[in-house]
Amino acid sequence: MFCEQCEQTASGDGCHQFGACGKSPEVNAIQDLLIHCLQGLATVTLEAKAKGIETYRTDVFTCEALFATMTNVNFNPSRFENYITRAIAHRETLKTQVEAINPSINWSSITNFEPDFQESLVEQGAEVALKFISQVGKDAVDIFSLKLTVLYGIKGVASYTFHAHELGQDDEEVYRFTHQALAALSDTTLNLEQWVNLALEVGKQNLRAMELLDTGHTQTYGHPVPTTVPLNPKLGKAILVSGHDIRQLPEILKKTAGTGITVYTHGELLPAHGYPKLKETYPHLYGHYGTAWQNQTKDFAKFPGAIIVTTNCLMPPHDHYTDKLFSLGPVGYPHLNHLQEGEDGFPDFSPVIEKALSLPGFTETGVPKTVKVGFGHNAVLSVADTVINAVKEGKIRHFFLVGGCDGAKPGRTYYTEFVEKVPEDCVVLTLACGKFRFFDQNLGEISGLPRLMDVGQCNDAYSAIQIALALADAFEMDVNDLPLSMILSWYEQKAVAVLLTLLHLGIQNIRLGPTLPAFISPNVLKLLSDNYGLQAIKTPEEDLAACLSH
Ligand code: FSO
Ligand code: SF4
Repeated sequence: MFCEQCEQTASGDGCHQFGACGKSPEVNAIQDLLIHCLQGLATVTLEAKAKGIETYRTDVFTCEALFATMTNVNFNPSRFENYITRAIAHRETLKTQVEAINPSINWSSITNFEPDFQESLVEQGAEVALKFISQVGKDAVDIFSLKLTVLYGIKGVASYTFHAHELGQDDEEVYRFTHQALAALSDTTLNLEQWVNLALEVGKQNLRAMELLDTGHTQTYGHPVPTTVPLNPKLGKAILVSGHDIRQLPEILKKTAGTGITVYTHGELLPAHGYPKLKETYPHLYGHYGTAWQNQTKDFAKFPGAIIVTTNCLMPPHDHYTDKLFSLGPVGYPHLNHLQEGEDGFPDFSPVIEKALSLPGFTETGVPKTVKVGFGHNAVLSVADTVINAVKEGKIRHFFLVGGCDGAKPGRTYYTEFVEKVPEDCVVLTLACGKFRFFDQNLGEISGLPRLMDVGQCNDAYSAIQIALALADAFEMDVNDLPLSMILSWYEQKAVAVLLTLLHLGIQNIRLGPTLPAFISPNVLKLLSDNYGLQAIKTPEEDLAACLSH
């Protein structure tokens, strides 16, 4: 087994025996086999696109299958066997269509690859993984590092693209690039510079994918508005919805309306409360429960209702709560209740509702406690004049974007300490699940503006970028000259994609932690630090002092 796609990777150098996330070597090998099949499918899809053949279904399938291989999404070997079968079926259909136009076409070994479903898929996966890992020639270590960067980054892009697609937002260029990046993984002719450029192109396409998702969310549910969200439970039956997939939420709310069930968000679904059309239509979308993904075994065990996980991060569930836990979409775990989507893209939520009604729910309402969400680009830029004046009058000295993923490592207390130490004349913008380290702190206000503003989910890095670009425009300066510092935490492949987006935009001096990605070789790191000033976090005091002297 070899996997080093997330920050939790064993000893910072790759999971070799068993995934620190709970992924078994068997599932890892089958995922590798799926990626191999997707590489072949990508080559055929590009050929089909060149011939003007319709590939939309394959494009969407590829994104979903890539999404399933991300950290903490799917641990179920049979689901991956199904993805492999479908990948081969998509490929053969497209090959037949291409051959009808060009009968003399020569397919390569990867486009002719046939998994043997009678034999061990695990062994076949291990075999193709070994070939992928063996790199030879000039710059082998650094090219391998960049190949992994591209592969992991494209998984992040695929997840956002898949969500955007579900909201009716698609872009052929993003789909085409996804196939190009996958096909490039088996191209042995690319040099170091070409791999660097490909990695930056992943960042560019991810910006577009996040933009599509932003459009999907805001067109469907309205622009987020500052909204107070209760953190204390309310007496009564309850359903908890976790993950990033906002689209499933209205359907759950529709089906639970009038049942007396209260709906809570968990993890990356907290920003859903900021979307006015959801809040106005469904008053039983009540509050938020728990904190970041790594605390779910504790939070899920205590939650007295049914739970739905719509995306990552799912941890291997504990026996004492599996009966009330349901997975959805690309998420899966062996023997876990999976809600199969119907023709309309929504599953039948009645087993979840039945389960919630059979459980005790909250037996009393907790002591009131709240947080505020909904500071997306529209909300922040609607008060742009106030922000600009506060900066001009010296009331706001500096902005910090402190965000990204949370995780279990002790070093992540850095982010809590950092925010606590931010001087009172500075504003903190935050996003993604890293915010749970400090999201309930009351940092007060400057000129009527909250000093802590929650921009949204990890994909709302798009919103943070729009805010930064608009401020740079207003002050007529380069975004790197703004009094703005980015202090990011990463965990999985969406964060890799977001980081590549920031590098593609030329953002300098990003501080990244709690550790740097294991898949970045020393030479690639040097390149990123020389060209972009990318650096590892140090101590909150040192980093704060350095940022404020900027
Ligand atoms: Fe967190 Fe998990 Fe949003 Fe990630 S819940 S770690 S970057 O999936 O996607 O921030
Ligand atoms: Fe290890 Fe992370 Fe890969 Fe899981 S996803 S096997 S923890 S590197």
